[in-house]
Amino acid sequence: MGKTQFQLGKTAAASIAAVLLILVMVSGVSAATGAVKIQDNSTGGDCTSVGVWNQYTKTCTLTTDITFSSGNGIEIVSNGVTLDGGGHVITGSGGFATGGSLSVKNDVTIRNLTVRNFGYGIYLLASHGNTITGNTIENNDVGLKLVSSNNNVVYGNSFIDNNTQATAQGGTGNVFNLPAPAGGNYWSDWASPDADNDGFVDNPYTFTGGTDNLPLAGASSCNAGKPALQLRVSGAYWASAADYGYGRLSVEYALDNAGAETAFDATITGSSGSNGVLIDPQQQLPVNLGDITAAGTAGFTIKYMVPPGVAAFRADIEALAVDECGNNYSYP
Ligand SMILES: [Ca+2]
Repeated sequence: MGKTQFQLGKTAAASIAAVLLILVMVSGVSAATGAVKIQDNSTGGDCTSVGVWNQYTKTCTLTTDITFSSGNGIEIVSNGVTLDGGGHVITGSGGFATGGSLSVKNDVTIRNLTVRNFGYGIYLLASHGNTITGNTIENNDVGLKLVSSNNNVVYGNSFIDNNTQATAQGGTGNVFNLPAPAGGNYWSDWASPDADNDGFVDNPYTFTGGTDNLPLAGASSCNAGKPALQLRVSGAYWASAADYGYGRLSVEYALDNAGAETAFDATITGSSGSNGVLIDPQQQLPVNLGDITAAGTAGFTIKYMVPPGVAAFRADIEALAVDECGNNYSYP
C-alpha cells in the first residue's frame, strides 16, 4: 500500500493511496441436475452460478466443485472460450447414462480441472483447435473421446484409471504432446520405464487414433500460484488546461511483480475511487500490460473525474493476471 502527496494545481493537493485488495474466494460444492452451459455473453451463460466470468478474456473460472446427478456436465456452447477449473472437481454419477462430462466447440481452452466418474470425461465432437492442458481426468469410462475433431492440442494432463484412457476417431492433426520440456501427458497405465531419468517414459503411449511421444513419468502438477503483483502510484497530473478545468486527473501507476514467477497477460479491467471520484467515462478499458517478469514492472495511466473541492482520494484498481500453469487470477 502506498500513499503519496501530489501537487494537483495552484490550490489543490491530493494524496492517493492505491491498493490491490486480497480477493477471498468462498469454495463450496454445487449440485447440478442439468448441463451447465458456458456461453460468450454477459454472464458467460451459466458460468456465474458456478464461478467467475471474465468477459474480456472469455474465461469462466470455477469457484466450486460440481456434482452432476444426471445428463450432461458442462457444455461449452461458444467458440473461443476458456474454462479454468480453478483446481476444482466435476463429478458424474458414472456410466454412459451421464453423457459427456464436458463438450466443447472450437478454439476452446480447458485447464486446471479434475473430471471424474463420467461416461466420457472430455468429449470433442466435430470440435477443432481446442487446447486441453493441466487437467486430471480420472475414473471415467472413456477419459478423452475425440470424434471427427481436428487440430486439438492435449498436453500436461493426467489420465488416471479410466477404463479407456483416450480414443480419437476420424479426425486429423490432433497432438498429444508438445516438444520437450513440456512433453505430453501422464498415463496411469504407462508411467515407466524412464531409464534415462529425463522425466519422460522411454516408449511412446499409443491408443486408438493417437500417440503421445513424450508421456510423463510422473503425474503432471503445476502449482505456480497467484502472481505477487503490487501496485504503486508513480505520479498524478493534469494533462492539459482543459483537463484541469474539467477535473480530469491523470494518475500514473506502476504494477510491480514482487514474486519469483512471471505474471502473464496482466490486464487492468477497472478502477474506482473514494470521495465521489469516478473513472473518466472516456478511459479506455481494458488496459493490456502484457507479461510482467519476476521483479519487472509495467506502467499505465488511468484518468479520473475529481469533483470540485476533493483534495485526496483512494483508488482501487481491478486487474487480472495468469500464472505459468495457465491459471487466471483476479485482483483485488
Ligand atoms: Ca526417459
